[in-house]
Amino acid sequence: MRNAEVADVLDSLGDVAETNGEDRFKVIAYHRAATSIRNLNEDVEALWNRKQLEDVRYVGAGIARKIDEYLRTGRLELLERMKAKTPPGVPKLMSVQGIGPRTAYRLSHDLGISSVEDLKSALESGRLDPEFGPTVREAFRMGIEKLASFEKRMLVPEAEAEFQKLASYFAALGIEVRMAGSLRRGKDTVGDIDLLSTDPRFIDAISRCPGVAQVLERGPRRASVKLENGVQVDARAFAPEECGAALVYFTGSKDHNIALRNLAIEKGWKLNEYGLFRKDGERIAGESEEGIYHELGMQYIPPELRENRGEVAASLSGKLPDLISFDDIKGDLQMHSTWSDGTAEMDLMAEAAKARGHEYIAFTDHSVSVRVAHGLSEERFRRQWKEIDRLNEELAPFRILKGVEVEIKSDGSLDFDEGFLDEFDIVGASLHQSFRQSPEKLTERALSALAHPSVNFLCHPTNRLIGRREGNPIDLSKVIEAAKRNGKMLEIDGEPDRLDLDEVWARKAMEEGVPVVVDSDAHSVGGLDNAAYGVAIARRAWLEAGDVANTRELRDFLELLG
Ligand code: DGT
Ligand code: CA
Ligand code: CA
Ligand code: ZN
Repeated sequence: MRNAEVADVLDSLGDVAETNGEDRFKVIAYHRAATSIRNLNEDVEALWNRKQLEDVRYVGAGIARKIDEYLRTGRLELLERMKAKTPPGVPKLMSVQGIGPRTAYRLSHDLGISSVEDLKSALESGRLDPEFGPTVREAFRMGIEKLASFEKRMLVPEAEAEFQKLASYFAALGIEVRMAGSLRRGKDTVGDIDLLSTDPRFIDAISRCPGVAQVLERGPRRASVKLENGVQVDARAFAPEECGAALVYFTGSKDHNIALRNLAIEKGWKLNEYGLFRKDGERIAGESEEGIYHELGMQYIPPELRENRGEVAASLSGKLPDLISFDDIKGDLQMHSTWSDGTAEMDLMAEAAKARGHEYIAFTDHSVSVRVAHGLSEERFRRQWKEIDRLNEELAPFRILKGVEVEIKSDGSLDFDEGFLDEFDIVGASLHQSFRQSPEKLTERALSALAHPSVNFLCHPTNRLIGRREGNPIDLSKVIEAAKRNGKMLEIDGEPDRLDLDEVWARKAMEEGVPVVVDSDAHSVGGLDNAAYGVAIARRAWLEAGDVANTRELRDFLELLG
Protein backbone atom coordinates (compact mmCIF):
# COMPACT_ATOMS: atom_id res chain seq x y z
CA MET A 1 0.00 0.00 0.00
CA ARG A 2 1.32 3.38 -0.93
CA ASN A 3 -1.53 5.36 0.61
CA ALA A 4 0.58 6.98 3.33
CA GLU A 5 3.28 7.85 0.83
CA VAL A 6 0.84 9.55 -1.54
CA ALA A 7 -0.82 11.34 1.36
CA ASP A 8 2.60 12.59 2.51
CA VAL A 9 3.26 14.06 -0.91
CA LEU A 10 -0.04 15.91 -0.87
CA ASP A 11 0.57 17.16 2.67
CA SER A 12 3.99 18.48 1.66
CA LEU A 13 2.36 20.15 -1.30
CA GLY A 14 -0.13 21.84 1.04
CA ASP A 15 2.69 23.00 3.31
CA VAL A 16 4.85 24.52 0.60
CA ALA A 17 1.81 26.03 -1.07
CA GLU A 18 1.03 27.77 2.19
CA THR A 19 4.55 29.03 2.75
CA ASN A 20 4.53 30.33 -0.81
CA GLY A 21 1.47 32.40 -0.08
CA GLU A 22 -0.81 30.32 -2.31
CA ASP A 23 -4.55 30.58 -2.20
CA ARG A 24 -5.90 29.30 1.13
CA PHE A 25 -8.56 27.08 -0.48
CA LYS A 26 -5.94 25.28 -2.52
CA VAL A 27 -3.90 24.64 0.63
CA ILE A 28 -6.92 23.23 2.42
CA ALA A 29 -7.81 21.11 -0.60
CA TYR A 30 -4.39 19.42 -0.65
CA HIS A 31 -4.51 18.59 3.04
CA ARG A 32 -8.09 17.34 2.84
CA ALA A 33 -7.27 15.03 -0.04
CA ALA A 34 -4.18 13.82 1.82
CA THR A 35 -6.19 12.91 4.91
CA SER A 36 -8.82 11.18 2.89
CA ILE A 37 -6.23 9.04 1.07
CA ARG A 38 -4.45 8.29 4.30
CA ASN A 39 -7.69 6.89 5.73
CA LEU A 40 -8.68 4.88 2.66
CA ASN A 41 -9.33 1.20 3.24
CA GLU A 42 -8.41 0.48 -0.32
CA ASP A 43 -5.04 0.68 -2.01
CA VAL A 44 -4.73 4.01 -3.80
CA GLU A 45 -2.59 2.37 -6.47
CA ALA A 46 -5.36 -0.10 -7.27
CA LEU A 47 -7.86 2.74 -7.65
CA TRP A 48 -5.39 4.53 -9.89
CA ASN A 49 -5.02 1.40 -12.07
CA ARG A 50 -8.79 1.27 -12.42
CA LYS A 51 -8.87 5.02 -13.14
CA GLN A 52 -11.15 5.58 -10.15
CA LEU A 53 -9.07 8.15 -8.27
CA GLU A 54 -11.79 10.76 -8.54
CA ASP A 55 -14.15 8.50 -6.62
CA VAL A 56 -12.10 9.28 -3.52
CA ARG A 57 -13.58 11.96 -1.37
CA TYR A 58 -11.97 15.39 -1.90
CA VAL A 59 -9.98 14.17 -4.90
CA GLY A 60 -11.00 16.21 -7.93
CA ALA A 61 -9.58 16.20 -11.44
CA GLY A 62 -6.64 18.46 -10.54
CA ILE A 63 -5.47 16.41 -7.58
CA ALA A 64 -6.09 13.15 -9.44
CA ARG A 65 -3.72 14.39 -12.15
CA LYS A 66 -1.07 15.08 -9.53
CA ILE A 67 -1.44 11.64 -7.97
CA ASP A 68 -1.23 10.13 -11.42
CA GLU A 69 2.00 12.02 -12.12
CA TYR A 70 3.49 10.92 -8.82
CA LEU A 71 2.58 7.25 -9.23
CA ARG A 72 3.87 7.22 -12.82
CA THR A 73 7.12 9.15 -12.34
CA GLY A 74 7.86 8.96 -8.61
CA ARG A 75 7.91 12.75 -8.36
CA LEU A 76 5.72 15.76 -8.57
CA GLU A 77 6.97 18.61 -10.70
CA LEU A 78 4.87 21.26 -8.97
CA LEU A 79 6.12 20.22 -5.53
CA GLU A 80 9.77 20.40 -6.61
CA ARG A 81 9.20 23.79 -8.20
CA MET A 82 7.46 25.23 -5.18
CA LYS A 83 10.06 23.80 -2.79
CA ALA A 84 12.76 25.60 -4.77
CA LYS A 85 10.77 28.81 -4.46
CA THR A 86 10.28 28.55 -0.68
CA PRO A 87 12.08 31.49 0.88
CA PRO A 88 15.16 30.51 2.86
CA GLY A 89 14.73 30.18 6.59
CA VAL A 90 11.03 29.37 6.48
CA PRO A 91 11.38 25.88 8.00
CA LYS A 92 13.63 27.26 10.73
CA LEU A 93 11.21 30.08 11.55
CA MET A 94 8.40 27.55 11.71
CA SER A 95 10.22 25.74 14.50
CA VAL A 96 9.41 28.73 16.72
CA GLN A 97 6.18 27.99 18.54
CA GLY A 98 3.43 30.36 17.34
CA ILE A 99 4.91 30.87 13.88
CA GLY A 100 2.95 29.06 11.18
CA PRO A 101 3.71 28.83 7.46
CA ARG A 102 2.03 32.17 6.65
CA THR A 103 3.85 34.20 9.24
CA ALA A 104 7.11 32.46 8.36
CA TYR A 105 6.53 33.37 4.73
CA ARG A 106 5.78 36.97 5.59
CA LEU A 107 8.84 37.27 7.85
CA SER A 108 11.11 35.72 5.30
CA HIS A 109 9.75 36.97 1.98
CA ASP A 110 8.54 40.44 2.95
CA LEU A 111 10.91 41.30 5.78
CA GLY A 112 14.09 39.44 4.82
CA ILE A 113 14.27 37.53 8.10
CA SER A 114 15.71 34.12 7.37
CA SER A 115 16.77 32.68 10.72
CA VAL A 116 15.74 32.61 14.37
CA GLU A 117 18.74 34.85 15.13
CA ASP A 118 17.50 37.38 12.56
CA LEU A 119 14.10 37.35 14.19
CA LYS A 120 15.61 37.90 17.60
CA SER A 121 17.64 40.91 16.55
CA ALA A 122 14.71 42.35 14.56
CA LEU A 123 12.61 42.17 17.73
CA GLU A 124 15.32 43.79 19.80
CA SER A 125 15.93 46.62 17.34
CA GLY A 126 12.23 47.47 17.17
CA ARG A 127 12.18 46.84 13.44
CA LEU A 128 9.10 44.66 13.80
CA ASP A 129 7.11 47.23 15.81
CA PRO A 130 5.30 48.65 12.76
CA GLU A 131 4.59 45.16 11.41
CA PHE A 132 3.21 43.22 14.37
CA GLY A 133 1.28 44.22 17.50
CA PRO A 134 2.80 43.94 20.97
CA THR A 135 1.02 40.65 21.78
CA VAL A 136 2.32 38.94 18.67
CA ARG A 137 5.83 40.28 19.26
CA GLU A 138 5.71 38.97 22.82
CA ALA A 139 4.59 35.58 21.51
CA PHE A 140 7.59 35.55 19.17
CA ARG A 141 9.88 36.35 22.09
CA MET A 142 8.42 33.56 24.22
CA GLY A 143 8.65 31.14 21.31
CA ILE A 144 12.33 31.93 20.81
CA GLU A 145 13.04 31.56 24.51
CA LYS A 146 11.27 28.24 24.61
CA LEU A 147 13.17 27.03 21.57
CA ALA A 148 16.46 27.79 23.30
CA SER A 149 15.50 25.89 26.42
CA PHE A 150 14.21 23.00 24.30
CA GLU A 151 17.62 22.50 22.82
CA LYS A 152 18.81 21.29 26.19
CA ARG A 153 19.07 17.58 26.76
CA MET A 154 16.53 15.79 28.93
CA LEU A 155 17.20 14.05 32.21
CA VAL A 156 16.36 10.37 32.14
CA PRO A 157 13.06 10.46 34.10
CA GLU A 158 11.67 13.12 31.77
CA ALA A 159 12.63 11.10 28.71
CA GLU A 160 11.22 7.95 30.30
CA ALA A 161 7.94 9.69 31.07
CA GLU A 162 7.67 10.91 27.48
CA PHE A 163 8.37 7.40 26.24
CA GLN A 164 5.74 5.92 28.55
CA LYS A 165 3.10 8.40 27.35
CA LEU A 166 3.85 7.56 23.73
CA ALA A 167 3.98 3.83 24.41
CA SER A 168 0.57 3.85 26.04
CA TYR A 169 -0.92 5.89 23.20
CA PHE A 170 0.35 3.29 20.74
CA ALA A 171 -0.66 0.40 22.97
CA ALA A 172 -4.23 1.72 22.96
CA LEU A 173 -4.12 1.50 19.15
CA GLY A 174 -2.66 -2.00 19.31
CA ILE A 175 0.65 -0.78 17.89
CA GLU A 176 3.74 -2.23 19.46
CA VAL A 177 6.72 0.12 19.67
CA ARG A 178 10.33 -0.40 20.69
CA MET A 179 12.61 2.10 22.39
CA ALA A 180 15.96 2.84 20.75
CA GLY A 181 18.60 5.57 20.94
CA SER A 182 20.37 6.92 24.00
CA LEU A 183 17.37 6.28 26.24
CA ARG A 184 17.71 2.54 25.62
CA ARG A 185 21.46 2.75 26.18
CA GLY A 186 20.79 4.22 29.64
CA LYS A 187 22.75 7.37 28.95
CA ASP A 188 22.72 10.05 31.65
CA THR A 189 21.01 12.61 29.39
CA VAL A 190 18.81 12.13 26.35
CA GLY A 191 18.66 14.36 23.28
CA ASP A 192 15.60 12.95 21.56
CA ILE A 193 13.42 9.88 21.72
CA ASP A 194 13.79 7.19 19.07
CA LEU A 195 10.97 4.75 18.44
CA LEU A 196 10.69 1.77 16.11
CA SER A 197 7.77 -0.37 15.08
CA THR A 198 6.91 -3.03 12.55
CA ASP A 199 3.29 -1.95 12.46
CA PRO A 200 2.37 -0.41 9.08
CA ARG A 201 0.11 2.11 10.83
CA PHE A 202 2.92 3.47 12.97
CA ILE A 203 4.11 6.48 10.97
CA ASP A 204 0.59 7.60 10.32
CA ALA A 205 -0.32 7.23 13.99
CA ILE A 206 2.60 9.23 15.33
CA SER A 207 1.79 12.20 13.14
CA ARG A 208 -1.63 12.28 14.75
CA CYS A 209 -0.50 11.57 18.27
CA PRO A 210 -1.96 14.00 20.81
CA GLY A 211 0.69 16.44 21.99
CA VAL A 212 2.39 16.68 18.60
CA ALA A 213 2.98 20.35 17.86
CA GLN A 214 4.76 19.99 14.58
CA VAL A 215 5.68 17.30 12.08
CA LEU A 216 9.28 18.14 11.24
CA GLU A 217 9.82 15.50 8.63
CA ARG A 218 7.74 12.80 7.14
CA GLY A 219 8.20 10.00 4.67
CA PRO A 220 6.63 6.63 4.04
CA ARG A 221 8.68 4.86 6.70
CA ARG A 222 9.87 7.67 8.94
CA ALA A 223 8.66 10.71 10.79
CA SER A 224 10.17 13.23 13.14
CA VAL A 225 7.80 15.20 15.29
CA LYS A 226 8.14 17.88 17.90
CA LEU A 227 5.84 17.62 20.89
CA GLU A 228 4.24 20.68 22.47
CA ASN A 229 6.80 20.52 25.30
CA GLY A 230 9.61 20.71 22.75
CA VAL A 231 10.66 17.07 22.94
CA GLN A 232 11.61 15.60 19.59
CA VAL A 233 10.58 12.08 18.65
CA ASP A 234 12.06 10.16 15.73
CA ALA A 235 9.93 7.30 14.49
CA ARG A 236 10.85 4.58 12.01
CA ALA A 237 8.83 1.73 10.60
CA PHE A 238 10.40 -1.55 9.55
CA ALA A 239 9.42 -4.92 8.18
CA PRO A 240 9.56 -7.74 10.75
CA GLU A 241 12.59 -9.32 9.09
CA GLU A 242 14.47 -6.02 9.49
CA CYS A 243 13.49 -5.36 13.09
CA GLY A 244 16.67 -6.57 14.79
CA ALA A 245 18.95 -4.73 12.39
CA ALA A 246 16.89 -1.57 12.84
CA LEU A 247 17.07 -1.90 16.62
CA VAL A 248 20.84 -2.29 16.53
CA TYR A 249 21.19 0.66 14.19
CA PHE A 250 18.89 3.09 16.00
CA THR A 251 19.97 2.06 19.46
CA GLY A 252 23.44 3.14 18.46
CA SER A 253 25.70 4.55 19.51
CA LYS A 254 26.91 5.77 16.17
CA ASP A 255 30.47 4.74 17.03
CA HIS A 256 29.30 1.25 17.98
CA ASN A 257 27.43 1.00 14.67
CA ILE A 258 30.51 1.98 12.72
CA ALA A 259 32.59 -0.65 14.52
CA LEU A 260 29.98 -3.33 13.73
CA ARG A 261 29.74 -2.24 10.12
CA ASN A 262 33.52 -2.51 9.75
CA LEU A 263 33.41 -6.02 11.16
CA ALA A 264 30.81 -6.95 8.56
CA ILE A 265 32.93 -5.41 5.81
CA GLU A 266 35.92 -7.46 6.96
CA LYS A 267 33.84 -10.57 6.35
CA GLY A 268 32.84 -9.29 2.93
CA TRP A 269 29.32 -8.57 4.13
CA LYS A 270 27.14 -5.49 4.45
CA LEU A 271 25.39 -4.28 7.61
CA ASN A 272 22.79 -1.53 7.67
CA GLU A 273 19.48 -0.76 9.37
CA TYR A 274 17.72 -3.32 7.16
CA GLY A 275 19.88 -6.32 7.85
CA LEU A 276 23.16 -8.15 7.51
CA PHE A 277 23.70 -9.19 3.89
CA ARG A 278 26.07 -11.14 1.76
CA LYS A 279 27.64 -9.36 -1.20
CA ASP A 280 25.03 -10.81 -3.54
CA GLY A 281 22.34 -9.27 -1.36
CA GLU A 282 21.27 -12.46 0.36
CA ARG A 283 20.06 -11.82 3.90
CA ILE A 284 22.15 -13.42 6.65
CA ALA A 285 20.38 -11.90 9.66
CA GLY A 286 18.11 -9.00 10.57
CA GLU A 287 15.06 -10.24 12.39
CA SER A 288 16.65 -10.15 15.83
CA GLU A 289 19.52 -8.28 17.44
CA GLU A 290 20.85 -11.58 18.80
CA GLY A 291 21.00 -12.94 15.25
CA ILE A 292 23.09 -10.02 14.03
CA TYR A 293 25.64 -10.30 16.83
CA HIS A 294 25.68 -14.08 16.53
CA GLU A 295 26.37 -14.07 12.79
CA LEU A 296 29.17 -11.57 13.33
CA GLY A 297 30.71 -14.07 15.72
CA MET A 298 29.95 -12.03 18.81
CA GLN A 299 28.28 -12.34 22.18
CA TYR A 300 25.09 -10.28 22.45
CA ILE A 301 26.06 -6.80 23.65
CA PRO A 302 23.70 -5.13 26.16
CA PRO A 303 22.64 -1.64 24.98
CA GLU A 304 24.42 0.12 27.86
CA LEU A 305 27.79 -1.08 26.57
CA ARG A 306 27.29 0.01 22.97
CA GLU A 307 29.63 3.00 23.00
CA ASN A 308 32.65 1.58 21.20
CA ARG A 309 34.64 1.55 24.40
CA GLY A 310 36.06 -1.91 24.00
CA GLU A 311 32.80 -3.87 23.98
CA VAL A 312 33.25 -5.07 20.41
CA ALA A 313 36.62 -6.70 21.10
CA ALA A 314 35.40 -8.06 24.44
CA SER A 315 32.36 -9.62 22.84
CA LEU A 316 34.37 -11.14 19.98
CA SER A 317 36.53 -12.91 22.54
CA GLY A 318 33.57 -13.85 24.77
CA LYS A 319 34.73 -11.62 27.60
CA LEU A 320 31.83 -9.22 28.14
CA PRO A 321 31.14 -8.47 31.80
CA ASP A 322 28.12 -10.05 33.47
CA LEU A 323 26.53 -6.68 34.20
CA ILE A 324 24.93 -5.84 37.51
CA SER A 325 21.13 -5.56 37.50
CA PHE A 326 18.78 -3.74 39.83
CA ASP A 327 17.78 -7.01 41.51
CA ASP A 328 21.36 -7.47 42.67
CA ILE A 329 21.09 -4.40 44.92
CA LYS A 330 20.41 -5.42 48.51
CA GLY A 331 20.79 -2.16 50.36
CA ASP A 332 20.58 1.59 49.83
CA LEU A 333 23.23 3.60 51.63
CA GLN A 334 22.35 7.20 51.05
CA MET A 335 18.96 8.67 51.87
CA HIS A 336 17.50 11.52 53.87
CA SER A 337 14.52 11.72 56.22
CA THR A 338 12.59 14.58 57.79
CA TRP A 339 15.39 14.73 60.35
CA SER A 340 17.34 16.79 57.80
CA ASP A 341 16.10 17.75 54.34
CA GLY A 342 14.01 14.70 53.39
CA THR A 343 10.23 14.96 53.04
CA ALA A 344 9.26 11.59 54.53
CA GLU A 345 9.49 10.23 58.06
CA MET A 346 11.98 7.43 58.65
CA ASP A 347 9.32 4.74 59.14
CA LEU A 348 7.74 5.50 55.76
CA MET A 349 11.11 5.50 54.01
CA ALA A 350 12.06 2.21 55.66
CA GLU A 351 8.78 0.49 54.76
CA ALA A 352 9.08 1.70 51.18
CA ALA A 353 12.68 0.51 50.90
CA LYS A 354 11.67 -2.86 52.26
CA ALA A 355 8.83 -3.04 49.75
CA ARG A 356 11.39 -2.42 47.00
CA GLY A 357 13.23 -5.53 48.05
CA HIS A 358 16.06 -3.97 50.04
CA GLU A 359 17.41 -5.87 53.05
CA TYR A 360 19.05 -2.86 54.62
CA ILE A 361 19.30 0.91 54.29
CA ALA A 362 21.23 3.71 55.87
CA PHE A 363 19.81 7.08 56.76
CA THR A 364 22.53 9.56 55.96
CA ASP A 365 21.04 12.82 57.11
CA HIS A 366 23.27 15.86 56.79
CA SER A 367 25.71 16.95 59.45
CA VAL A 368 25.51 20.16 61.41
CA SER A 369 27.27 22.65 59.13
CA VAL A 370 24.92 22.06 56.19
CA ARG A 371 22.41 24.57 57.53
CA VAL A 372 20.38 24.86 54.32
CA ALA A 373 19.64 21.16 54.61
CA HIS A 374 18.93 21.34 58.38
CA GLY A 375 22.11 19.48 59.27
CA LEU A 376 21.92 17.60 62.57
CA SER A 377 23.95 18.24 65.68
CA GLU A 378 25.44 15.41 67.71
CA GLU A 379 22.57 15.65 70.16
CA ARG A 380 19.94 15.44 67.39
CA PHE A 381 21.66 12.43 65.84
CA ARG A 382 21.58 10.67 69.21
CA ARG A 383 17.83 11.26 69.34
CA GLN A 384 17.46 9.94 65.79
CA TRP A 385 19.35 6.78 66.75
CA LYS A 386 16.81 6.01 69.49
CA GLU A 387 14.09 6.03 66.87
CA ILE A 388 16.21 3.90 64.53
CA ASP A 389 16.70 1.34 67.34
CA ARG A 390 12.95 1.20 67.84
CA LEU A 391 12.29 0.79 64.09
CA ASN A 392 14.90 -1.93 63.82
CA GLU A 393 13.11 -3.97 66.48
CA GLU A 394 9.88 -3.55 64.60
CA LEU A 395 11.22 -4.29 61.11
CA ALA A 396 13.78 -7.05 61.77
CA PRO A 397 15.42 -8.77 59.96
CA PHE A 398 15.32 -5.62 57.81
CA ARG A 399 18.04 -3.36 59.12
CA ILE A 400 18.43 0.41 59.28
CA LEU A 401 22.02 1.53 59.59
CA LYS A 402 22.87 4.70 61.44
CA GLY A 403 24.56 6.83 58.85
CA VAL A 404 25.60 10.37 58.14
CA GLU A 405 26.47 12.41 55.09
CA VAL A 406 29.22 14.29 56.86
CA GLU A 407 30.40 17.58 55.43
CA ILE A 408 34.03 18.00 54.41
CA LYS A 409 34.75 21.51 55.58
CA SER A 410 36.76 24.06 53.62
CA ASP A 411 39.99 23.05 55.37
CA GLY A 412 39.42 19.35 54.71
CA SER A 413 38.39 18.49 58.26
CA LEU A 414 35.03 16.85 58.98
CA ASP A 415 32.03 18.20 60.84
CA PHE A 416 32.34 15.82 63.81
CA ASP A 417 35.27 14.46 65.74
CA GLU A 418 36.47 10.94 65.23
CA GLY A 419 35.06 9.65 68.49
CA PHE A 420 31.52 10.56 67.55
CA LEU A 421 31.87 9.53 63.88
CA ASP A 422 32.90 6.06 65.00
CA GLU A 423 29.57 5.59 66.70
CA PHE A 424 27.82 5.63 63.30
CA ASP A 425 27.41 2.36 61.39
CA ILE A 426 28.37 4.05 58.15
CA VAL A 427 29.87 7.40 57.20
CA GLY A 428 29.68 9.02 53.79
CA ALA A 429 31.68 12.21 53.27
CA SER A 430 30.49 15.01 51.01
CA LEU A 431 31.86 18.19 49.68
CA HIS A 432 29.01 20.69 49.23
CA GLN A 433 30.62 23.85 50.57
CA SER A 434 33.35 26.22 49.34
CA PHE A 435 33.39 24.60 45.94
CA ARG A 436 34.95 27.67 44.35
CA GLN A 437 38.35 26.74 45.77
CA SER A 438 41.17 25.84 43.41
CA PRO A 439 41.15 22.33 41.90
CA GLU A 440 44.20 21.45 43.99
CA LYS A 441 42.54 22.55 47.21
CA LEU A 442 39.30 20.72 46.37
CA THR A 443 41.22 17.54 45.57
CA GLU A 444 43.13 17.87 48.81
CA ARG A 445 39.87 18.10 50.76
CA ALA A 446 38.53 14.93 49.12
CA LEU A 447 41.82 13.14 49.80
CA SER A 448 41.89 14.09 53.44
CA ALA A 449 38.33 12.82 53.90
CA LEU A 450 39.34 9.53 52.27
CA ALA A 451 42.27 9.31 54.65
CA HIS A 452 40.00 9.79 57.69
CA PRO A 453 39.66 6.51 59.60
CA SER A 454 35.90 6.90 60.21
CA VAL A 455 34.90 7.56 56.60
CA ASN A 456 33.55 4.65 54.54
CA PHE A 457 32.79 6.28 51.23
CA LEU A 458 32.87 9.52 49.30
CA CYS A 459 29.38 10.71 48.28
CA HIS A 460 28.71 12.11 44.76
CA PRO A 461 32.43 12.83 44.25
CA THR A 462 32.19 15.79 41.84
CA ASN A 463 28.94 17.29 43.22
CA ARG A 464 27.76 18.05 39.67
CA LEU A 465 24.14 19.00 38.93
CA ILE A 466 23.45 18.07 35.32
CA GLY A 467 22.31 21.05 33.26
CA ARG A 468 22.83 23.42 36.18
CA ARG A 469 26.32 23.09 37.57
CA GLU A 470 29.55 21.57 36.32
CA GLY A 471 31.18 19.14 38.71
CA ASN A 472 33.99 20.29 40.98
CA PRO A 473 37.25 20.18 39.03
CA ILE A 474 38.81 17.66 41.38
CA ASP A 475 41.44 15.20 40.22
CA LEU A 476 39.46 11.97 40.14
CA SER A 477 42.49 9.83 39.34
CA LYS A 478 43.97 10.92 42.64
CA VAL A 479 40.63 10.36 44.40
CA ILE A 480 40.46 6.79 43.09
CA GLU A 481 44.08 6.19 44.05
CA ALA A 482 43.41 7.49 47.58
CA ALA A 483 40.27 5.35 47.92
CA LYS A 484 42.31 2.33 46.90
CA ARG A 485 45.16 3.13 49.28
CA ASN A 486 42.83 3.69 52.22
CA GLY A 487 40.35 0.90 51.49
CA LYS A 488 37.41 3.26 50.94
CA MET A 489 34.47 3.15 48.57
CA LEU A 490 33.18 5.63 46.00
CA GLU A 491 29.55 6.35 45.31
CA ILE A 492 27.41 6.41 42.20
CA ASP A 493 24.65 8.74 43.35
CA GLY A 494 21.47 7.74 41.50
CA GLU A 495 19.71 11.10 41.63
CA PRO A 496 18.93 11.76 37.96
CA ASP A 497 20.58 15.17 37.94
CA ARG A 498 23.69 13.87 39.71
CA LEU A 499 24.64 10.40 38.42
CA ASP A 500 27.98 11.03 40.02
CA LEU A 501 30.49 9.25 39.64
CA ASP A 502 29.78 9.10 35.96
CA GLU A 503 30.27 5.95 33.89
CA VAL A 504 33.82 6.77 32.82
CA TRP A 505 35.13 7.31 36.34
CA ALA A 506 33.08 4.52 37.89
CA ARG A 507 34.70 2.17 35.39
CA LYS A 508 38.10 3.48 36.29
CA ALA A 509 37.35 2.88 39.99
CA MET A 510 36.33 -0.70 39.20
CA GLU A 511 39.49 -1.26 37.15
CA GLU A 512 41.53 -0.09 40.14
CA GLY A 513 39.61 -2.50 42.39
CA VAL A 514 37.85 0.25 44.35
CA PRO A 515 34.38 -0.89 45.47
CA VAL A 516 31.48 1.27 44.32
CA VAL A 517 28.22 1.86 46.18
CA VAL A 518 25.10 2.64 44.14
CA ASP A 519 22.63 4.77 46.09
CA SER A 520 19.35 6.59 45.60
CA ASP A 521 20.20 9.70 47.63
CA ALA A 522 16.42 9.75 48.14
CA HIS A 523 14.83 12.75 49.80
CA SER A 524 11.35 11.24 49.47
CA VAL A 525 9.70 7.84 49.15
CA GLY A 526 9.57 8.16 45.36
CA GLY A 527 13.24 9.10 45.34
CA LEU A 528 14.11 5.55 46.39
CA ASP A 529 13.60 4.54 42.77
CA ASN A 530 16.64 6.63 41.83
CA ALA A 531 18.82 3.66 42.67
CA ALA A 532 17.75 2.21 39.30
CA TYR A 533 19.26 5.20 37.48
CA GLY A 534 22.45 4.60 39.41
CA VAL A 535 22.41 0.97 38.31
CA ALA A 536 22.11 2.08 34.66
CA ILE A 537 25.28 4.12 35.10
CA ALA A 538 26.97 1.18 36.80
CA ARG A 539 26.08 -0.99 33.80
CA ARG A 540 27.46 1.63 31.43
CA ALA A 541 30.61 1.51 33.58
CA TRP A 542 30.93 -2.26 32.95
CA LEU A 543 30.31 -3.09 36.62
CA GLU A 544 29.36 -6.58 37.71
CA ALA A 545 27.46 -7.27 40.94
CA GLY A 546 30.74 -8.12 42.65
CA ASP A 547 32.11 -4.64 41.94
CA VAL A 548 29.27 -2.98 43.85
CA ALA A 549 29.46 -3.21 47.63
CA ASN A 550 25.75 -2.94 48.34
CA THR A 551 24.95 -6.09 46.38
CA ARG A 552 26.29 -7.95 49.41
CA GLU A 553 24.11 -9.50 52.09
CA LEU A 554 23.96 -7.37 55.21
CA ARG A 555 26.45 -9.51 57.11
CA ASP A 556 29.03 -9.42 54.34
CA PHE A 557 28.47 -5.75 53.86
CA LEU A 558 29.04 -4.99 57.54
CA GLU A 559 32.20 -7.04 57.38
CA LEU A 560 33.37 -4.89 54.49
CA LEU A 561 32.80 -1.77 56.62
CA GLY A 562 35.04 -3.27 59.27
P1 DGT B 1 20.79 11.59 21.69
O1 DGT B 1 19.44 11.53 21.04
O2 DGT B 1 21.58 12.76 21.30
O3 DGT B 1 20.72 11.44 23.16
O4 DGT B 1 21.66 10.33 21.19
P2 DGT B 1 21.24 9.09 20.29
O5 DGT B 1 22.33 8.10 20.41
O6 DGT B 1 19.87 8.64 20.61
O7 DGT B 1 21.36 9.67 18.83
P3 DGT B 1 20.28 9.99 17.73
O8 DGT B 1 18.91 10.15 18.28
O9 DGT B 1 20.83 11.10 16.93
O10 DGT B 1 20.32 8.71 16.79
C1 DGT B 1 19.89 7.43 17.25
C2 DGT B 1 20.84 6.39 16.78
O11 DGT B 1 20.81 6.29 15.35
C3 DGT B 1 22.29 6.66 17.10
O12 DGT B 1 22.62 6.29 18.42
C4 DGT B 1 22.98 5.81 16.08
C5 DGT B 1 22.09 5.90 14.88
N1 DGT B 1 22.62 6.90 13.96
C6 DGT B 1 22.20 8.17 13.79
N2 DGT B 1 22.93 8.78 12.85
C7 DGT B 1 23.84 7.89 12.42
C8 DGT B 1 24.89 7.94 11.45
O13 DGT B 1 25.14 8.93 10.78
N3 DGT B 1 25.62 6.80 11.29
C9 DGT B 1 25.39 5.66 12.00
N4 DGT B 1 26.15 4.59 11.81
N5 DGT B 1 24.42 5.59 12.93
C10 DGT B 1 23.65 6.69 13.13
CA1 CA C 1 17.99 9.90 20.48
CA1 CA D 1 17.01 10.71 17.06
ZN1 ZN E 1 24.74 15.46 49.25
